[in-house]
Amino acid sequence: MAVLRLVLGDQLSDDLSALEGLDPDIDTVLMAEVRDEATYVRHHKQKLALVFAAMRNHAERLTARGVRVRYVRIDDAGNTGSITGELARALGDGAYAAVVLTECGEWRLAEHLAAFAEGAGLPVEIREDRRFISSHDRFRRWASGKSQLRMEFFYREMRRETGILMDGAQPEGGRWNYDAENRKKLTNGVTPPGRLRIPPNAVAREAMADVERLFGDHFGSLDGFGWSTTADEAETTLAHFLTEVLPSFGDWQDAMAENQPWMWHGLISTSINLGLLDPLDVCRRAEAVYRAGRAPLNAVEGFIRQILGWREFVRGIYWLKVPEYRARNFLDADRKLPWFYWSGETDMACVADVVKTTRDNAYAHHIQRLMVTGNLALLLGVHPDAVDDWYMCVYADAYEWVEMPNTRGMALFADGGIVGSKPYAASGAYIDRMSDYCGACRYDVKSKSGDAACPFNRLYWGFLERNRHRLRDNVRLAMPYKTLDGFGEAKRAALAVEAEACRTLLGATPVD
Ligand code: FAD
Ligand code: DLZ
Ligand code: SF4
Repeated sequence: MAVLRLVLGDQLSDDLSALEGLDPDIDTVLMAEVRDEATYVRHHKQKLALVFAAMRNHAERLTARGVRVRYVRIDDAGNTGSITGELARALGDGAYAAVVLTECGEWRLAEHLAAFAEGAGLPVEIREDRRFISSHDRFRRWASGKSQLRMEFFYREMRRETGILMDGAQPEGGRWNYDAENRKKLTNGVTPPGRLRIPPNAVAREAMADVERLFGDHFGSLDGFGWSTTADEAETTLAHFLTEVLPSFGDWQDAMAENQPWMWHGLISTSINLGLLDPLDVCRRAEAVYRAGRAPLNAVEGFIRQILGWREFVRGIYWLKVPEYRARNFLDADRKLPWFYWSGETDMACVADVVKTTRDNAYAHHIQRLMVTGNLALLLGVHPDAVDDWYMCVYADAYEWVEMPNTRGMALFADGGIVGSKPYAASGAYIDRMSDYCGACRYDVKSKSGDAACPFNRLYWGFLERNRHRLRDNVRLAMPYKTLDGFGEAKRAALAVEAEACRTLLGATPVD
């Protein structure tokens, strides 16, 4: 009985559940580059080139293993433009008795595939995606009955369950979390290590040309493309990170510096999300570096927490809460996204630098995403749909299951406190403490009001005032609200006016 096996663009793993039991004599793997996936958001050109190149390379890898692959290119004549259309086309010749696929990562496409399965007229088996460390069932069991879902407690369960960084029943070193040691500002004389970027291979170069030809009006530049498009390249990137960079990952995890896009970060989210690297394997390899005495615990624990903790946690939250999560707007944010998020044309040195690396590299590191562009959108009150759309469009690692809880949840607090316990709202003082941006900025980070003052400062108190009825009872905001209350009514009213003027100045006007 011949089976058609679907492999999606972010399912490029050798041990994908859809491939289990594959009979190379009669089965076929379907892989299809389609317009619907390339344009449901206007992905950064580097993301499109990355996905197409990685798909093409993976198809070659499967073929070399003796697997028959039906590969549809984006510009093939007859391409229907959708995954379900390509499934239907492949089934058209009646050669298959069943379809097998691995559940897809995004609710949107999962719905299309479920509808397709309903009407397919032959058995369609949708298998679990076992590349995650925690299954949907496991996460639901953990979440069940809890009034609050906190990453830190989920992470501890994952540590216990996997045995990673455990010393018997106790966390290695006696503590679960070493973040207190991981908040250093980049000081003079410390420079980030040179980073290994992967020159595009022949397949990637061809994909880049296709993207420029077909999607040339999408955001971003292809010039700096340096992403791994094969499992071997991803392995090279990871090995370089583990030996050269991981030992200092913790120290500088939250630091930012102008024209330093990579700092000490792993640059591996693209590969993990595509399936070129396995997340549990990455965690175990990082642990081995610590056990061999080649990296300190604060660095390795901090790194592992991002994957074993945050990555698994946000995926769990997404699938627990979709589709209603997609419409959440707890703070009733209603403003437009300022145009400089696309153009980078702003005098705010921090924002200009983050938009520049985003455009040039389809990358910005976590603190840039959270505390610069995310924080500004939060303070401005930009509608979460517009902010989600931006994050989905601009990063090479963007998939809704990971992007949305980070953006709508962590950065915007639009979920009302599911992902994080308080909004990450901060004035310019935070950015000044963690970066060198403010020195060269036209705005004054010490100044609180007026046209020359740092916009983050002008917006901060007005944000708290505007959302007083929603946030005043949040215990983690007790201190700033106490300070705000101490200002007295007249000053509070003036701060609200100041913030409103700044929102208008920056182009965060009401959505039409
Ligand atoms: P490192 O800093 O080296 O971290 C190592 C790995 O940990 C990453 O590769 C990633 O797999 C994982 N990780 C770290 N932080 C997170 C997190 N908060 N959530 C999930 N996994 C995490 N990550 C994405 O993969 N796709 C997204 O679309 C995405 N959108 C984001 C949007 C916002 C507003 C914020 C604040 C964060 C977002 N993140 C997203 C998380 C994080 O910024 C990226 O995973 C990270 O910057 C990737 O770079 P890296 O590989 O160098 O990570
Ligand atoms: C992201 C993406 C893009 C840009 N293109 C394709 C494609 O042409 N074909 C495909 O199978 N997958 C693509 N993907 C990945 C899918 O969008 C992804 O599988 C879903 O969003 C689920 O995570
Ligand atoms: Fe950013 Fe304000 Fe510092 Fe300028 S002064 S770089 S706007 S934080």
